[in-house]
Parts: sequence; structure tokens; C-alpha cells
Amino acid sequence: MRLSAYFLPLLRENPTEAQIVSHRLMLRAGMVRQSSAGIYSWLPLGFRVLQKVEQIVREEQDAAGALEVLMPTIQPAELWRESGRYEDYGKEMLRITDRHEREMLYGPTNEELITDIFRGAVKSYRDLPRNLYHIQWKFRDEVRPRFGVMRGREFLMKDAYSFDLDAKGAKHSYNKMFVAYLRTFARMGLKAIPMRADTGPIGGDLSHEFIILAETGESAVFCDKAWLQTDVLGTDVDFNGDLEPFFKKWTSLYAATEEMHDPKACPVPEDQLVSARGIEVGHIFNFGTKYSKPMKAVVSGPDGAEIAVEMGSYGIGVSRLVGAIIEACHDDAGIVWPESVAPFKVGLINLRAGDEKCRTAADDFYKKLNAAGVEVLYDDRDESPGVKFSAMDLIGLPYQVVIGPRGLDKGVVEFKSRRDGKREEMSPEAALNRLST
Ligand code: 5CA
Repeated sequence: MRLSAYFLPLLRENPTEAQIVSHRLMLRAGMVRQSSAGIYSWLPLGFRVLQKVEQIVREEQDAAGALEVLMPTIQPAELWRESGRYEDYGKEMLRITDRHEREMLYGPTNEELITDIFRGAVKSYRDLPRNLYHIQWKFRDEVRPRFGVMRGREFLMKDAYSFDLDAKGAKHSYNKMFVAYLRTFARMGLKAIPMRADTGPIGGDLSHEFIILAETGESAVFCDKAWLQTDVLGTDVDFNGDLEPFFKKWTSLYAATEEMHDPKACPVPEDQLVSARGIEVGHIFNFGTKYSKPMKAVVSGPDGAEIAVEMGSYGIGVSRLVGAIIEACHDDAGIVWPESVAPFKVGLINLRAGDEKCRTAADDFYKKLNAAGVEVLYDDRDESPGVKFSAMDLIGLPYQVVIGPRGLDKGVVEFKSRRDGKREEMSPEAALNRLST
């Protein structure tokens, strides 16, 4: 992509409305713009990151055996009356009336709708277990939308729903998602710690939040100091095998959210306990028959008797993750994207757009990167080197290749790694090689 033809409205100054670094950087780097409180448009650069995050989430859900669907954003109120949550949800739910005076709502979550789909289609225990997920916009009329996409009113969520015949099967489904989450966040370069959590309006008794430690996090959390040195799971897993050992291993070290932490009953001695703040990027729930019973989502068991299915639901804050990754990955100059979610892998800078030799060399290098399938943002604008360098540092692509007249005379380009700032001179071929692997 040529920057001269791109839509990247960068801001020089820190926007005053942004209180935390990720919000500031997302606005300054031209990733998002607010349309009204807690509601954002995603501009080209931000949208690319959102899609990368979404794709990692999708691949790991698929690997764990979940099946992707797409449910609508607008749901009928009747379904929520069946589960009893229509009144419970209160002002957080955006209620809509259509032209026929039918009560509708913009979905804050999808337990009711998926249960309705399931009960209409599945009648026998032979069709279990199943896990269905979608990645769809949600609306919650939060009292205090803040911190940009971190606590939005409209936000993108991955929500999965599992259906099992019995509690044992449901725990296995829970474990699958638990392990898939560890892998998902690790792939984004994040350390997300699974913590025992309260179930709130979703319900149930077994629940974990996945928390990234960050000073700007909204949740107060407590964990064993050893977590700070513990790496999260990044290896391949056989999802059909026994996952209980994984679950046990990653829950053996103490970690709990404020609501679940009782200082008097805490098993960790005070000097070994970390009290910190964290960002909740995922939340999983096992709630048994809370929805299947009132909504009559039943199957016939092996002996013909009706059984209410055991359910769980599993959420990931896809749009929140974009902010969370920036909170974890930035420096004074701007964002430092992990390669897996970077909007482009490399920024190509032509130092002298007006110089024929530089332009030919940079155009040629750009063509070769494209041919090799390397995602590149090419700064071909007629701007000063300082402007180009600070723009590239701000948007945080993992690598930069700088082509200028002095280097060209020596037959070299400059290769810079954004993370450590290390610069090396090398031939264009060597730089191409480095980027193609
Ligand atoms: N039905 C369940 C699981 S699918 C559910 O809705 N869980 S949740 O309420 O915990 O939300 C799932 C995830 O969505 C959270 O872990 C969080 O990462 C994200 N999320 C929740 N509210 C917001 C919000 N206002 N803005 C951005 N992300 C949010």
C-alpha cells in the first residue's frame, strides 16, 4: 500500500479526551474515530488490526472444534422474556420497537438466541456435543463508556456456546475453550492470566476471566507472584485428549478477581501475593441448565428420557483486545505491534521522494515485497525524513526499511527493527530475504 494513496489521518498532538495510552495512540495513529460516546468507526489501519485479531481468534476456535455461525445484532424481546433476563438486564440493554410495535433489542450477548436455534434443530443426544460461535457486534449501554475501545458501548465480541449431555462433557467443553484461550492470547504476544471470576448476569458457578496485567486496567486482581515469571501456553494441543491436566496446571497458581478474592481465605502468603490491575480480554462460563431449562432446550437421552442440555458460554473482547495489545506493546514514540497482529509487516521509507534514483530503487523494492507477499506500507510522500520517521514509529510496524541517496551509493538500505530500535545496513536482497521468511 502506498501511503500517498492511503487514508491515515495522523494527529500530532495528544487528544485531550483520551485518558490512557492505547486510546491516545489509536486516535493519533489514525486507527479509529469516535462517532458518539463509546461508539467508534474503524479506519483502514485500525480495521486491519481488528481483522488480524479476529482471524487469530477464529483459527483457535476452529482448532478447538467450535463451528462458526453468524447471528444477527437485533434480537426479539420474547426470547429474553423466556429466560427471565429481559427485565434483569435493565438500562444496559438497548431496546428498540419496530414499525409493528414489536419489541426488539440490540444484542448484548446471545445465550437466548443460540439456545433457540439449538432447541429447534437438535433433538437427540447423538447430536451432542456441539459448540457454535460467532464474531459479531454487541451493544451495552454502559453507564461510563471510557478508554476508547476498551469499554465501548458498541464492541466486537467473539462468543461461543457449548451444548453437552452431562456435566462431565460440559467440563471437557469448558476445558477446550480454556486451552484455546491460552493459545489465542499467546499468539497475540500477550500474557493473559486465567483468574477465578464472578459470573454476574450470565450466571453459573464455574467461571474464569482472562486478564492482562496493566496499570490502566479496570479490574482489581490478585495473583501469586510466580505468575509474573510463568509463560502462558503456546504449544500444540490435542483437543480430543484429556485436557484436565492443562486446566489443573494453569489454575494451580492462585489468581482471582476482586469479587472472588477473600483476603482471609487466600492461600498465598502476603509477601507472595501480587495485588494489581488488569484488563479482562476474555471470560468463560459454565452455567449448566440455566437457559436450557426455562427455554426447554432438551434432547432425548439413550433411554428416551428428556434431558435439559448442559451449557457454557465463552466470550473474547475482540475490539477491546486491540486496545489491550497497545497497552502492553508501546514505547514513548508510539505503538510496537507484535508481528502476528501488525497492520503491515514493514514500513518502506523513501527518504527523497523527489530523487529519481531513490524513487526507482524504492519502487523496485516495493514491487518485490508485494511479489513476495510481504505486507508493506510504502511512504512515498514528499515529506521530510523527520515526519516520515516519526509517523512510522507512531504506527509501530515491526520493521522499517529506509532507502536514501547515501545508502544507495554504497548499494545498501537501512533495516530497522521497531522493537529494539536496532539499525543495520544491508543489501536490498538481504533485506528482502529477512522480510520474506
Ligand atoms: N455471554 C458471555 C460470554 S460469551 C459474555 O457476554 N461475557 S462478558 O460479558 O464477560 O463479555 C465477554 C468479553 O467481552 C469480556 O471479557 C470483554 O473482553 C468484552 N467486553 C465486555 N464488555 C465490553 C465493553 N463494554 N467494551 C469492550 N469489550 C467488552
